[in-house]
Order: sequence, then structure tokens, then C-alpha cells
Amino acid sequence: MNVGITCYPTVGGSGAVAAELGKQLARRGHAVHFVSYRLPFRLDEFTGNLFFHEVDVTSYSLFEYPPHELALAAKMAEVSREGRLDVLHVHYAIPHAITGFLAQQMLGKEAPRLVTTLHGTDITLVGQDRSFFEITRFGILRSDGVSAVSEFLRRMTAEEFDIKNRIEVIPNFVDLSLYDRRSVPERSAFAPSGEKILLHVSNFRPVKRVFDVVRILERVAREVPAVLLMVGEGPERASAQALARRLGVQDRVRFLGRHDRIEEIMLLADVFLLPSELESFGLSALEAMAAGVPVVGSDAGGLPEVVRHAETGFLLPVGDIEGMAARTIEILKDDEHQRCLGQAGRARAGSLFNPDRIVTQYERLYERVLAQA
Ligand code: GMT
Repeated sequence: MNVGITCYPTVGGSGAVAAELGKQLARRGHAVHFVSYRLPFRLDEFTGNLFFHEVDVTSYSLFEYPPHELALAAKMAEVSREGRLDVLHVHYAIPHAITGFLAQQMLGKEAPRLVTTLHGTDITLVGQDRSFFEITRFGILRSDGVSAVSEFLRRMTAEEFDIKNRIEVIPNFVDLSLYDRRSVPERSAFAPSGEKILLHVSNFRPVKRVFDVVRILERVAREVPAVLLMVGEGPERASAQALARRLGVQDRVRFLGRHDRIEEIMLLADVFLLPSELESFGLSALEAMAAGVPVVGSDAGGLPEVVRHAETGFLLPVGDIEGMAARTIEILKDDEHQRCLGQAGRARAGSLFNPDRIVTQYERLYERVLAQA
């Protein structure tokens, strides 16, 4: 099949999933064409059948806001025509479902089928903003196939946007072979006195509740020597650093910035913290499970579909810092318990969220929309 993929190239779950999916599809022999304004951040592999097409957005003094969406739609149409695409698979409804629809309109009968994958904040935050509501709904309704990364997100999309069309649940996936214990970095570089290592990875937006992460570390460190590694960049990083100073734990919290090879850091952790307000899926929690690391997080959104409470980690009500700290301490004080939770997480990631299983579901979705043509 000839597949076009459009996603946000910046660091984020939807871009990561799109890039990993493209690589997997190319390995299965499909021709895959990425169309975006920058090389997606995890697209680090180039083979004869994997292509990247950069969207050039012209800046002209008349345009206070350069029309990125129009340039993207035109590029999607051009790549569709030249690459004889069967399917255009867009990740994140806004604006990609709309630019995909525009590309289809430009091509008429030659147009590829449009598949939209909903990732979460496109529905839970962006789509709920009244100014984006109608256009998000339109994009979903005009797609030939729609998938959501969790049952929670499927249900929420159907209810909030009053969508009767079929939305398939195709969860995110993780490649277990990347999480190889033989390539773990030196623990002592991060925990020089043999401290336990807590880890958080995110884009530091308010929905991630990074202040809860710092507060959990502060409570844990009262009972167990521990450090916290904070990976990622985003608007609340500076305030989280200030909070660590205010709580007197600045020496225990290290902000490492962005990292592409997340698996190496994951393998270092004893507990992964994800106390988000909402996660439609929680890809970073799945990556922690792949590394055999127990997850302590919030019982919100699609996270319970990924993390099994008391089996692969613990999920508590949003904002329950005391409860999350208590569960973290419980894990850190009992190596055997930590090992059991970690092993169960890795087994769950490998059996339910492996690339073979999930990529096949995407291929079936492509076949289904092509059969409707
Ligand atoms: O987490 C973010 O804010 C980034 C966002 C994205 O689209 O890049 O992540 C969403 O999509 C991920 C991949 O499907 C999911 O694992 C995340 O749970 C989801 N984020 C939220 O729902 C907050």
C-alpha cells in the first residue's frame, strides 16, 4: 500500500506514535510518505520506501499569520498524486483532518482515503474550545475512517461531538526489543549515593500536573533516599523547578530536558510517576511498563486501560499526592514487589501493545476504508 502520514513533528505522544507506525509500515513493505513542516522527532530511520516531504510555509509581509494549513493541504495533495497514495493517515484532528479533507477535494476522483487517529488533547482540550468544536466535528465526520487510542477516548468523542460513525479503538504500541537491560546507563551518574530513582516524562503542560510529581518526591524522600528525574520541556518546567527549591528538594530533582532515546532513561527508573489530570492513553506509562518499571499515576481517562491497578502499578484519584507517595514508598521499600509489578507491566506491554498486533489493526482499517471506495 502507499500510505501518507501527517502528524505534529514536535515532541509529543501523537508524533511519536505516527513516526513509530510509519517505520513499522515501511518494514512491512508499504511505501510511507511523511508530510509535515519538520522531520518528526522519532523519524530516525530511512529506508528505500520511507520518505519525508517538508512543507514550506511562505512568509509574506501581508500575512500576519502565514497560512500553514493551506500549504500543508497543498503538499498533501501533491504527495498523494505523485506517490499514488491509497491512504492519507493523519494524526491529531486539528488541523490535520481538515487539511486531509482539503487535499481530497483538490484531487477529486484520484483522492486517497482519509484516516484520522484521535490522540486525546485534540478532543479533550482543543476540540472542546468552542472556536474549534465545529471544525473538529467536521473533520471527524468527513474522514473515511477514524480511530481513537483508547476506549475512553472513543466514548468521549462519540458523546461530546455526537458522532454516530464508527470509531475504532486502536491503542498505542511499544517495541519491547528497544528496552534492553544490557544497555542501561550508569545509575551512579543520576543517583550517586545509591538513591532510588523516580522518573517523570512529559511536555510539562498543566494537564500533566508536574507540581504533584515534585510534591510526591518530597514526601517519598522523607522516608526513602530518592531522586527524581524530570524529562521533557514545556511551560511549567520553570515553576516546577521553583517549587523544588521552595520545598528544599532541589538537590534531589534533576531536569534533564528533551530526550529522543527515552528507553535508556526508562530502564534506570524504580518507579514512573504520571499523576495527570487526564490521559487519553498515556504512552509514557506504556513505555515505562516496557522497561519493567511500575507506574504510579492517576485513575483518569484511558490510563486504566494501560496500567492495571495493583498489578502493574497503582492508580489513584487525581490530586491524591499523599496516596501516590504512599504507594511509591511501598514499592521502593520492597524489591520483590517492585520486581513483580515491573515484570507484570512488561508482560502486559508485550502481549497487548506489541507493534505486530497494533500495526495489523491499522492495516485492517486501511483495507476497510479502501474497500468502501
Ligand atoms: O500528552 C500530550 O499532551 C501530548 C499528546 C499528543 O498528542 O502529542 O498526547 C496525547 O496523545 C498520546 C499518544 O496517543 C497519548 O498517549 C496521551 O495520553 C495524550 N495526552 C493526553 O491525553 C493529555
